[in-house]
Amino acid sequence: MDAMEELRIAIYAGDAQKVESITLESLKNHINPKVILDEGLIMGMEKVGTDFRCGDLFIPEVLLAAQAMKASMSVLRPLFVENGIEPIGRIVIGTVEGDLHDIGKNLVGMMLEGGGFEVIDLGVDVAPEKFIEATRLYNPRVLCMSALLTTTMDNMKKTIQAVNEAGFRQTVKIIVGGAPVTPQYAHDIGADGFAPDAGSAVMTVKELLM
Ligand code: B1M
Repeated sequence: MDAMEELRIAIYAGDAQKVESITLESLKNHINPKVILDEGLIMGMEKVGTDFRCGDLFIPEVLLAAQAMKASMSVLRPLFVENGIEPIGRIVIGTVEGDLHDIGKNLVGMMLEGGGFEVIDLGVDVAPEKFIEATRLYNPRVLCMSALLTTTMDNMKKTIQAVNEAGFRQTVKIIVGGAPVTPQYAHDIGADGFAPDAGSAVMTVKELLM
């Protein structure tokens, strides 16, 4: 069994200690951090999602898998994030109101930091007013919103409306993403951009700021 398969199994089992030790061992064996992320963590989590949907896994197991994924991400984080570089712009990021999913949002934030941005993370369950308050306080160039539930996607639209009403629409770009979000939806709610994954989120933000 190769290391990435072992990692996927450990993610599925929610074994944070094992996930962390396989991550460290893989790095020692010169496996690229991006391979660990894509072929180990994300693929492992995809299986968790599929089995959760079928009813083969339940919320406590999914939570353990999420914690195991975070254990590995804290090892990988410094490798994606370069230090000592003058930030090329400030970003405010958060998961929208009613939504507690933060793994994808954290990945996007981590990649943006790695791409040279200063990232202010508002966390999860972020109400439109909190996005507005943060925009006023930090004057970001881009506001990033994540949603994982079809029932919370609409809060992206509400937040964009709140940004418009607060008069910030000319000064801040908005990008949205998350599993149920599509480019068409992003367009329909008036976002400036959409990205399907964390890597392309960095490209989208850079393109918007060019
Ligand atoms: Co939830 N959950 N969950 N969950 N959960 C999903 C999303 C679901 C698809 C599972 C399923 O049924 N198969 C389903 C949503 C169905 C729907 O709405 N269509 C679901 C559900 C129903 C729920 C609950 C309602 C379950 C319940 O209580 N009955 C509940 C809701 C709680 C709430 O938020 N209010 C719930 C709870 C949870 C846990 C707390 C147990 C846990 C979250 C833990 C945490 O995040 N700290 C959890 C998890 C882990 C999942 C799954 C299994 C995995 C999500 C994940 O982390 N994926 C998920 C199934 C799945 O997606 N396979 C599921 C890995 C992550 C890297 O991917 O977040 O998609 P993702 O991020 C990607 C891209 O989407 C993109 O980049 C990332 C990768 O590069 N991206 C962006 C994300 N944000 C972006 C922003 C951008 C650009 C790109 O620009 C700003």
